[in-house]
Amino acid sequence: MQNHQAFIDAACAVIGHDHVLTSDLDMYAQDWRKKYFGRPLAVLRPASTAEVAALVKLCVEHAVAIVPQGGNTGICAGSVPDASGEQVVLNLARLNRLRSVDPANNTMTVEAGCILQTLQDTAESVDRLFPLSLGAEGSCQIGGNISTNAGGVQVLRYGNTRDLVLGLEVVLPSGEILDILRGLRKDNTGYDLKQLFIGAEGTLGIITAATLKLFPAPRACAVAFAALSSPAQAVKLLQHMRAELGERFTAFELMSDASIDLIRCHFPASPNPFTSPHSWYVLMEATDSGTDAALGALFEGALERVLEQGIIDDVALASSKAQAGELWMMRENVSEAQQIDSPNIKHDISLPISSIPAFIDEVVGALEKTYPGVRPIIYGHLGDGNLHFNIARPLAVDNAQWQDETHAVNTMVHDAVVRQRGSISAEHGIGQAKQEEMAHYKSEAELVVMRAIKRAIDPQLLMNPGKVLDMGSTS
Ligand code: FAD
Ligand code: 2HG
Ligand code: ZN
Repeated sequence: MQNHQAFIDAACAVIGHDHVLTSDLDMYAQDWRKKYFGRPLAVLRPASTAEVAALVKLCVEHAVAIVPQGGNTGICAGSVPDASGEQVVLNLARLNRLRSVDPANNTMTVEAGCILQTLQDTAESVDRLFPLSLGAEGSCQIGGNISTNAGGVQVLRYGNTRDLVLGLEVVLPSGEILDILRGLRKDNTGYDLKQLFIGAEGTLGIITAATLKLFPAPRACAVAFAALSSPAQAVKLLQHMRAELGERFTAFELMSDASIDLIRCHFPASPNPFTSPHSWYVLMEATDSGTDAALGALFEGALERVLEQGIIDDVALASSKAQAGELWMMRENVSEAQQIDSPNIKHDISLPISSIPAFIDEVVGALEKTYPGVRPIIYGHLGDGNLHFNIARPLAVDNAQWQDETHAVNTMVHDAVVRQRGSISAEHGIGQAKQEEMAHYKSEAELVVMRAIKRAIDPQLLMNPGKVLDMGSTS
């Protein structure tokens, strides 16, 4: 306790009393899904890289474990501490300066605490696009996006966050600053160290700044919402639209009828373009640098052909930016609607796109047999082979009983994923929520290399212990 007080006094000396929080910590201690409640020793809110480095040195001196925290919107509870009262939360919200924008180099250099939406707006202000886009963009931070290698709805065209990062500034677990903040598209000088920190979920260091890629701002945009009978038809639709629209095709989001019902229930103002219900829906988007009229004609032509061929049953084309926005809002609200509805057993899986229809049939069939009345809420980024395969309870089963089935349901879903050489975490990461499954499903060879990297960079195991990898003792 005395030792803790000495640590807190020293932290106050570095960043000031106002930014060392020791009471009213609930919002920092609990994850977005409200499934994990930790107990931080304190919450530290540094405002510069130098302050982060000084705080990390202090943590090393006092052997205090550090939990980096961005917008705390992560789905796997990587950004909250355990219940020991021994870990500090290092919240990056105040480290939020835009350091520079270089339109000629198509880059911007920003601090980790910048909110994603602010960065999208910054890019737009110089007639550029920063394409990372996801439902939590109004509150997640770029440091969190990089640390989870976030995906979102534009991966089809622009890739994951990993593909958008050119350089990083990282405070290492020793407190040293690793400055690899370069805006280069070609650099083969040895190992590409930034890749280690992207997707590391704060277990290897604290990202303090990043140089990010910008793209030409699209001039034209077309959005359509299609109704179809099955995931197999959705896979055909994807192939057809990609063949016709090529690199213009930016998003392809699948939603089951149960996902749409949930949205309509919790967000009743959501659009409802079809007169009768359908089994599956796809939200699609294309963009390019020409005119809306030219892109619209191409898009409409492609849709007419898939309608004629019976690949889709109906389609609604957004006729204005506002209508497109409403359709997108509906898609982005699925997660929130499920959160309001009741706890669900989440899976964020990826598979070869070609094997998705058979996977859905097989696993939904098996779940329905074991749990009559179960409600699979299946939606997500089909264009990337990534589904949110979230299993809501049968209405006859209460929430607590359903939570008790988590391990059994996870096993049914993830065993099937692994049989197809898929991934049990496509875009959300591992955090605390999937740590045991990581240990179970990853090969020993991969785990050995990962643990060796962790020990080489963080020998005291102070960076986000209990997340991603099981390293045994944290001291
Ligand atoms: P946090 O939740 O604060 O942290 C996430 C992890 O990164 C933690 O392990 C934390 O320790 C670490 N971390 C945070 N900042 C740093 C830093 N500066 N240095 C080192 N480590 C750090 N994710 C997707 O991929 N695609 C989606 O489409 C998507 N949609 C979402 C929709 C909703 C409604 C919600 C609530 C979440 C969604 N997510 C999605 C998940 C989440 O928004 C992303 O994982 C996001 O990238 C997390 O950013 P954050 O700033 O909130 O990070
Ligand atoms: C999305 O695509 C997010 O909406 C959240 O990745 C998924 O809550 C989820 O399961
Ligand atoms: Zn997603």
